[in-house]
Amino acid sequence: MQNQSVSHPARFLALAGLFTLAACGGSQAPGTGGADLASLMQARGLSEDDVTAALKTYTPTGKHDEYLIFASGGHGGNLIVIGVPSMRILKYIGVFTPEPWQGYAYGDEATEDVLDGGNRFGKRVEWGDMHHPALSETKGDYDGEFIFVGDKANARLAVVSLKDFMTRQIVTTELIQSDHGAAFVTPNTEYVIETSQYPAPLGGGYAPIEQFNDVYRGAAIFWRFDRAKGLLDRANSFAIELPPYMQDLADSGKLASDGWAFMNCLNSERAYGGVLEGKPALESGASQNDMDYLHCINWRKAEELVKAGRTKTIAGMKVLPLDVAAAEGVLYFVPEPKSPHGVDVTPDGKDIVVGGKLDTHTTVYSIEKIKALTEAKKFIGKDPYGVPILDFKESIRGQCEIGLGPLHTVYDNAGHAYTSVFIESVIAKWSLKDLKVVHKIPMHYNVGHLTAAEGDTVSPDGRFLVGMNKWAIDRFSKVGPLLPQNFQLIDLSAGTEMKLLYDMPIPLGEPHYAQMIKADKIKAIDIYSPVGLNPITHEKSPHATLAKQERIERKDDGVHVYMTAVRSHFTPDIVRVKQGDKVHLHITSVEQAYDATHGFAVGSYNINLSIEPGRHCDVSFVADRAGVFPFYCTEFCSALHLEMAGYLLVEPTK
Ligand code: K7E
Ligand code: CUA
Repeated sequence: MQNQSVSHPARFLALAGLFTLAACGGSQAPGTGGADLASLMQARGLSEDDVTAALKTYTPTGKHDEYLIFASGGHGGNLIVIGVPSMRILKYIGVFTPEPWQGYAYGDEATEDVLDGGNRFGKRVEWGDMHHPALSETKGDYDGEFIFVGDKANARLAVVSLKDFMTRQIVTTELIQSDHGAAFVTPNTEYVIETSQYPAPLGGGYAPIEQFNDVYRGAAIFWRFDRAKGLLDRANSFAIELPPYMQDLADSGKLASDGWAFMNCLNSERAYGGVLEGKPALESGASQNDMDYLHCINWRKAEELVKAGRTKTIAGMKVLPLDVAAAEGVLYFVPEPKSPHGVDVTPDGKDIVVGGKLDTHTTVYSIEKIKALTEAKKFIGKDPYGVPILDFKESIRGQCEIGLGPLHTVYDNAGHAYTSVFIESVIAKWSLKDLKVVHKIPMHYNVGHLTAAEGDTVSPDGRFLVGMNKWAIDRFSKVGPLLPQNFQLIDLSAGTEMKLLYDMPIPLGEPHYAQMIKADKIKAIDIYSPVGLNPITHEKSPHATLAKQERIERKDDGVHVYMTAVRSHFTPDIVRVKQGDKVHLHITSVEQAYDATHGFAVGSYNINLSIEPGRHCDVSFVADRAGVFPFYCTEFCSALHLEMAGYLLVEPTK
């Protein structure tokens, strides 16, 4: 982000002098003369704006960031934690994809079980397409306890605990075959919403595509969250059957719209492609109508009907049938302009902002008007499945002329909305009161989602905004044909105009959405305590091994190795087994010092653990290859880290 020209040398000197004053408290240290800073700026070709941006983002050693971003890792399948304003990556959390650094699903049974929670049709899936992270909320505000994420490709939903930044649970249901409106939480995290994207027969069976209209369906799943357990509760979850449109993003109502959920759809035409079969391609077939349908769901009403037993069970999930939802006031449609994408409820919950990819407006729906129309049963008709349709004009408060291709909207604390405009490649700041654009800032390039400080809660902070750009083109050094994405940090505190502060490459998948939370809301633990804790169950493992309890026992089900890890040795350090033995390693880190993490790798057996202080790990495998297999610690934990090793000796049986 090199700015156009270098400003006048005299202004340099003035600016540099100012910085010297700020940095040195007025006294000029040797070698930091004003002229030096000015020449530094000149030598690096930095403008005043550049230096101001640097001062607003630079975070000296030991200082912490004010906000944390939780960004989806897209088709990398994992979560990325980033500090703001420094834009330093702080953590990569294994979620839908095995992650060796975290020792996530490379042998550690607790995490293997978590990943297996998302098995589909009896098979493990080892990648995910993560789209939308949702921080847990209390009264519509982030509470910093959990984060939920959805996997579009495999219709999975995960729960990550922000105590230790570990994935606690993955759930899935074969009811649906993909999702996109996931994850979104209700204001007290009663439910986590997961809505299907591509219609298919509910439950995972086969039906010819010609039966699209009659048999293919969508569904909105409301996963019940048990906060005390920190787990989604399948038995108390339910789904609502939806017509075979392609349901897209979702958002939960809050305050004025509490009890409602909104999701939009594309393809109300119900096209399903068939270019080689004489039918229009899916993309053109799905773009015939001028309007698609905003889905308005009264989930409290749905909850009552579920309690009253009005459901059928499909793939183990309670499903409220479409005809019941349509007849009983659970589901309403409001037309929405061309190829809608984002749907974002305003902080006061009164309005719902929808962006249309092929439109030039954002449309602002009013929950007050929608409720009045539903209560008066004033409909303009029904869709082919009997869902009542409200009048477009009577449901909206107005539209804002934004630019071509508005997608997603977030908010600040001063009555502004910020909408990403994909085709025009800008972020538009507009007034919620007058529905008028007040400023636009170019994005490099093709901005998708955007995230603002607490920008989708009941009380946004303003301050910072990040544009999440799909293309980077010329922003970074060349790295071959596959480029990183580009996060652009924007300052919202500099008046009406948004100011670009920083570019950050994201080379870990395509992050679709992110949320930005005040860092001090997160109360993460330092170590696992008591020693021997299983981080997934949060209970002391029955196999926890303390110092002096180390032993090797041969039992009916194989060889059990009760091992401890502490700087800088594993005890035992020699493990003798016979080829074909089932080996059960039970390893406890008896460390209680902050950051004294050990790894545990066994080459050729695809095993790598991360054993943070106090953590217990269990690994079971069949020693089917005879030979000598060194095991060692994969974290440089101490001066004698290289000596933190041992041997697995697998003696041949013949
Ligand atoms: Cu616009 Cu999946 Cu939220 Cu990507 S979605 S950009
Ligand atoms: Cu323990 Cu290196």
